[in-house]
Amino acid sequence: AVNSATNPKLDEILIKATKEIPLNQDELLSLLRVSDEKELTQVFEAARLLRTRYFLNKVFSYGFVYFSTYCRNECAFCFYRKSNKSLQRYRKTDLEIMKTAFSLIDSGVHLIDLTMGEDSYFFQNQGSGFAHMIRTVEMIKKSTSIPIMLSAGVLPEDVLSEFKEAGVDWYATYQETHNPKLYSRLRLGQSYDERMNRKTDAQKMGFLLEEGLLTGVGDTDEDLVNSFEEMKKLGADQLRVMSFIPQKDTPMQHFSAVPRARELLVIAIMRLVFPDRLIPASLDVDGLNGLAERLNAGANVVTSIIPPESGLAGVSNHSLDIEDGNRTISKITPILEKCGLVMASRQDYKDWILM
Ligand code: SAM
Ligand code: MD0
Ligand code: SF4
Repeated sequence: AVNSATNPKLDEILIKATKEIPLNQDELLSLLRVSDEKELTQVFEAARLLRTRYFLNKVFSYGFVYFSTYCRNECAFCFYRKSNKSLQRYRKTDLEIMKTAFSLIDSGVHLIDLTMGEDSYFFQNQGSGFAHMIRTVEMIKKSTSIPIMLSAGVLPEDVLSEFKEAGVDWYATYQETHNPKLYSRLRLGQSYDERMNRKTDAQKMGFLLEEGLLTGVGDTDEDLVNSFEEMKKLGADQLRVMSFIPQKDTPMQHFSAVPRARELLVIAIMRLVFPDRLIPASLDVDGLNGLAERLNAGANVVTSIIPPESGLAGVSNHSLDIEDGNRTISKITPILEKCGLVMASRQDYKDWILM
């Protein structure tokens, strides 16, 4: 429970944040309650000031390879949940994965994010199905030295450590919320603790971690403040928030939507709380049209870059802006410019990773 006897003035909170003095729960709650247009502008300005302090005007970009859309899980919010029969699923071959990765690398991305549903094909026999995927990753790494992220769900520990050996840098598994009760209504039948603990296991193996939140799924302001604390405890290197996009033929299809402004505000508050961390602006929520507002809120990584004609899907928006080539570096660059930003160099990104 949060004691909210006082509601300190926004100016004071933002000055405190820009001095990098940790904000208390009351202050974070009052930030989450900001709705006045002028006050929002102030919050975004403070977020950008902190971003500039650590990253200057440089933005990173991540290529997204959703290589299997099969999944053994039943997340209530996800289009790819096991029992959804209204989609054509695919599993890309190693060669297809490699080709897509190379074309993304050629286009200039800083990292390749290899993502899948929890595809039983790979998880069979204690994860022995991953063997050829691990060699593929090793190939990509050896020939390009590109930073790699793995977003393949809760992996067996030995599989995770083989991926580390093969050259994977990042492990991404989003908790969505750090309220275990809400979690159990979102990630149906999945252990909260196992998902959380696998992140710390991965960290001990030397992985960088990405943690993520879904907003608009019944999360309260208190839940979000709690998540910021848990993310701080975890020591995640990259933190994201995405708005829930209702999916046809899933349990949350008719869940009432929350204004997009909430995601933007959470991005900005994350920047105030974690000034030196990576915070994505995902093209997967509102496509190219939603990029500038997320960058203006303080994000510094563009994620979900997908080559057209690759036959690959997004997650929350499986087709938006993909085939028309709008999720590409060449479409993003002019938007960065309008926001006063530039694409960082590969070396900038590697320097950040090694910091
Ligand atoms: N299957 C792996 C997992 O769940 O960890 C990795 C891929 S999963 C599809 C990646 C993330 O997409 C989820 O953690 C969730 O945050 C996000 N996501 C899934 N469905 C979504 C939706 N309908 N709206 C917004 N985000 C969604
Ligand atoms: C994205 N669609 O970056 C991707 C996905 C998984 N690590 C990332 C949610 O928005
Ligand atoms: Fe599967 Fe991931 Fe979707 Fe959950 S979020 S159903 S684990 S693909």
